[in-house]
Amino acid sequence: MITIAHGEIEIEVYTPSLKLEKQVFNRGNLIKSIDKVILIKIYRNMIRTRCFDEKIKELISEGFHINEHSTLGQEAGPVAACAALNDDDYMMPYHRGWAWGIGKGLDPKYMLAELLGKKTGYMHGRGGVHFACMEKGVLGKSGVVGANIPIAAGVGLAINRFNKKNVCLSFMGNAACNTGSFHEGLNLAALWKSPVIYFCENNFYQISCSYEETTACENLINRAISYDIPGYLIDGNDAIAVYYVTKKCVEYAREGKGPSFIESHTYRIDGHFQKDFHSNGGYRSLEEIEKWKKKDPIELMEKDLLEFEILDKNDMKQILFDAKAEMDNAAKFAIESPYPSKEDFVSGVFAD
Ligand SMILES: Cc1ncc(C[n+]2csc(CCOP(=O)(O)OP(=O)(O)O)c2C)c(N)n1
Ligand SMILES: [Mg+2]
Repeated sequence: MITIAHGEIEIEVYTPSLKLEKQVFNRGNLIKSIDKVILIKIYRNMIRTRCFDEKIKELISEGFHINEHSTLGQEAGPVAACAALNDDDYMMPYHRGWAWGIGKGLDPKYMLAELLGKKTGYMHGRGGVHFACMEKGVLGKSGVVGANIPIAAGVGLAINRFNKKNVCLSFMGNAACNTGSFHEGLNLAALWKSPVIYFCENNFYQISCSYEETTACENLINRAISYDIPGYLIDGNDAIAVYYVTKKCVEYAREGKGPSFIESHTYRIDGHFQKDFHSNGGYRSLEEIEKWKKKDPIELMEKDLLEFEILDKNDMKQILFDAKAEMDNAAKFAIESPYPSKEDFVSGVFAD
């Protein structure tokens, strides 16, 4: 509020430049502060996610129809963020990949069965790629970019109304920050002090358009801060940074302080979806892709785990071997499972 004294004119000027507070941590100390069981779980889930993605690509090449938005290169963000949740916390996924599902404890065999429209899938073949699993707190994946942002604010409102201590982790891509839902959702989440962690995977593209072509602000956290929501900008290919920051935001939400926003810089190595033939060497240069391949999140974590003697190379080979076997079995299960019958499809539509 401006108080105008007689004879004076006072104007408050706000410039859009952000005052960033940089925090620098010793990598080793941060790694040592995290339980080994959690570090190994994150690593294993990143490997499982990559193997799951590869299995989907294999099935597509064999003629199975699956609408796939590849996770390749973006495993660390959703996997490490989900590792900061308790089992009874909620999570709202978005369209990109499957790391959020594996990170939240979904079973690849039921996910694959759902993707193939089979009766044994998480939604008995009714959901396809847009599935939910209430038992695991996975509240459903929308096909509408940004749609989950205000819904998560409402989930947070319900958690508060029921005096629960759960939190909701809500994922989005950078394009979602350019939707009206983003602004409506963040405003309500801040107003209601919803215990939500908004996790934005900024991979610098929305289909074939670059971040620069579509987005006015240099950082997306600017926008969260304008709703009085604390923002964190992190390297999303660094599972350690992702876990540490998400955990902080989860604690903040559980203490009743409200939502946080994480902008996680990452990159998709493949095209937007399986029929995006213009991504590698088209609207994105091969040099740019090569640069990001050198920042592979799995390789980065392997370096950490070896250096701090949490796993050795044989352990890693075993984890990869087990993950491949798990995905082979999941595919076999999904392919051999029956399709729902006509009666199955109408069940659940009307109250019994
Ligand atoms: C409201 C809305 N507009 C457009 C689309 C079509 N669409 C699907 S994915 C996508 C791009 C999403 O980009 P981003 O959120 O950055 O996620 P990314 O695919 O890069 O992981 C668009 C425009 C949609 N599904 N919903
Ligand atoms: Mg994007």
